Amino acid sequence: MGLFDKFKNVFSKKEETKEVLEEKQAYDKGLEKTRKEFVSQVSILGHKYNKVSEDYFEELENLLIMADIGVNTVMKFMDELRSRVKKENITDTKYLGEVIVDELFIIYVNGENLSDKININPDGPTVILMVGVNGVGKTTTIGKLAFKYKNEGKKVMLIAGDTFRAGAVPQLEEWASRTNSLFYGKENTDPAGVIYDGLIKAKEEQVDIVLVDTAGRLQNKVNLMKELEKINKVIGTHIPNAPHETLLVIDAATGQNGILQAESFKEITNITGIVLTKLDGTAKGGIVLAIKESVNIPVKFIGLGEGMEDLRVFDIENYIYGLFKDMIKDGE
Ligand SMILES: Nc1nc2c(ncn2[C@@H]2O[C@H](COP(=O)(O)OP(=O)(O)OP(=O)(O)O)[C@@H](O)[C@H]2O)c(=O)[nH]1
Ligand SMILES: [Mg+2]
Repeated sequence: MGLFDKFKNVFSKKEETKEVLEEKQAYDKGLEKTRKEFVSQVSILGHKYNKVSEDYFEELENLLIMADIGVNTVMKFMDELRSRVKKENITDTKYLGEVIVDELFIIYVNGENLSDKININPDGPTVILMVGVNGVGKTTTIGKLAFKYKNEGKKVMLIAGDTFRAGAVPQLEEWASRTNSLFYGKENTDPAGVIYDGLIKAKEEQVDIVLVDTAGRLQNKVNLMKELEKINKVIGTHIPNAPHETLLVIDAATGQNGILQAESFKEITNITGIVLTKLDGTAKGGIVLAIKESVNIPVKFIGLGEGMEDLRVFDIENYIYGLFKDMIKDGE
């Protein structure tokens, strides 16, 4: 039994509960664009070439690169695919759907367990720091996380560490009131100072989850590194071992540029997870596989829309299903 078959079994078992079904539907809808673009192209290719050939492989390779899966991942994948086709004597392209999904799944899982779990502090507030370049969706993701944790019965506080961009503080405050969370922020002051004061309040109020927003637009890497160092120091003095998570937010629509951001942030601070936003508006859903290959940091959440309920804990099975379900059906 291939990995893919195992995954299909897991899926059919999972289908029993309402939550699982809702989760699956959310992925399904959010990944529609990528699926339509990519899978329909693969299926057109299958009609163009009934038989597996070198031309077929070359066109498939181009499609994968266009889905932003990442050149090295694609190369590795193509090698595996070629050798499996040979070994299993597959001549008809219509049997390739399952093998393709299977191999992509193997690439992500690859024997490793990249945990998507959030590191929760058992003895006080859990501090989650949100970083990323401007406009990627940091503040919105904080709002979505606040909504999620409130629903889980947690006491949540939002701290506005982006003190300079006009409108950034009120934007976060708005999210606090929408989600019924506590808020701490001051405009035009030093971010580390605001975070310092905010954390004192969070401890006083016995908050469970503290979500810290940061500025996306510091002029250069050195400044950003210094700023984050300062912020980390302030957080760590208040609460040992904090921040418990530093989540890098990446806009999926930026494709390979998002990968460059991940590589760059990985050099300047300890990123513990990635939030991939705006997957709903792009056909570049393949970026999840490219992130895995280039930085090997787990994707912990994905954004599938602008609303506060549009955040999902990343789940590779739902993701692969959302991306390839048409192909899976084809293969059956
Ligand atoms: N479609 C879609 N839009 C999103 C998603 N996440 C965020 N957005 C939108 O992206 C835009 C920018 O989001 P912000 O949260 O303000 O981004 P930011 O990183 O805080 O930006 P700066 O504070 O300027 O650095 C907003 O219009 C959001 O509604 C998502 O998952 N899907
Ligand atoms: Mg912001």
